[in-house]
Amino acid sequence: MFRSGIVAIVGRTNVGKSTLMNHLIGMKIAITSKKTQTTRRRLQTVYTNDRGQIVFLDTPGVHLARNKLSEYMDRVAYKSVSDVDTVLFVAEPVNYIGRGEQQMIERIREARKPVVLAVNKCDTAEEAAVEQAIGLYSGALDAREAVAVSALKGINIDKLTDTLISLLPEGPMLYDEDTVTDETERSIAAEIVREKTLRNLRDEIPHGIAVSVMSFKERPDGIIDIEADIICEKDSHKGIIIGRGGSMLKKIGTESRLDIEELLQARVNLKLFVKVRRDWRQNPMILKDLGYT
Ligand SMILES: Nc1nc2c(ncn2[C@@H]2O[C@H](COP(=O)(O)OP(=O)(O)OP(=O)(O)O)[C@@H](O)[C@H]2O)c(=O)[nH]1
Ligand SMILES: [Mg+2]
Repeated sequence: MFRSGIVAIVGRTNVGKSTLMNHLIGMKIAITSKKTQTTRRRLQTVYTNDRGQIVFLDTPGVHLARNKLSEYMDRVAYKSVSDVDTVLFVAEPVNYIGRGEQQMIERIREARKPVVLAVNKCDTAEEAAVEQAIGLYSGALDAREAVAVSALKGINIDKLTDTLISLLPEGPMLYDEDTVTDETERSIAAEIVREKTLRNLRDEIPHGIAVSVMSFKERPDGIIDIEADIICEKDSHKGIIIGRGGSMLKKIGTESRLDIEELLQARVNLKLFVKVRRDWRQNPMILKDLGYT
């Protein structure tokens, strides 16, 4: 019997949803970082084996929204719950449920979707703490199944895949078996550059950054030329992103290029430009241009 369906991955920001999704599908599509609010848009990927096909929707982690961009992110997360067959709720081994999580849990219960709980980062906690978190969240969510996992160490990923497939309805493949994502190479490239800014820059600066690929062209010899704008909120941020003698921008550029080359399996010539768009996170027009609508 072949099963197929859509699974939304939801939970608090920074619990490891995107890292987990990348490990479930076996490929790095979603960007990840130690900072909160890394994922901004809903991102779809597909996993297929001989028993079933799972369409994953990675979502922005729920948090307390403070601007129009983060309001949009919370909306995406809440809304995705009603569009799917099963919800994969990701939590950490902690002994309390946060306020944003509580709201999300209520939304999931209203939508009456089957829930699988994954307590991630089990490599960081004692077994007793993991068990306690499973009890706490399973109860609140009325979860059908619960699995302790570590996305980073690859623990129990196969078990989680099997559990998710077993809860999906019987049905045909929704996508070709070799489909991995519907994201374009262009948008993944932009996200990779944003990931490198998140990982290299401190404090509030990376939260105020967006990346837009302005040009993406392949030469006859296969080299790909990419030009991208790094958009930030203030002149002072621009200076920090460029760094002394251009050193920071160079570092971001090199790290990005290596990842994009890996993704595209081609040589890449990447040019980055830093632009200031004052308070863009509050500007509906700019948000729309960047696809955050
Ligand atoms: N120790 C440990 N760290 C992990 C694990 N999974 C993810 N992380 C780390 O947790 C941090 C957040 O991971 P993300 O995947 O970006 O988290 P997220 O839930 O997608 O975050 P948002 O997109 O902001 O909602 C990163 O630094 C990951 O490397 C894990 O199993 N163990
Ligand atoms: Mg994420």
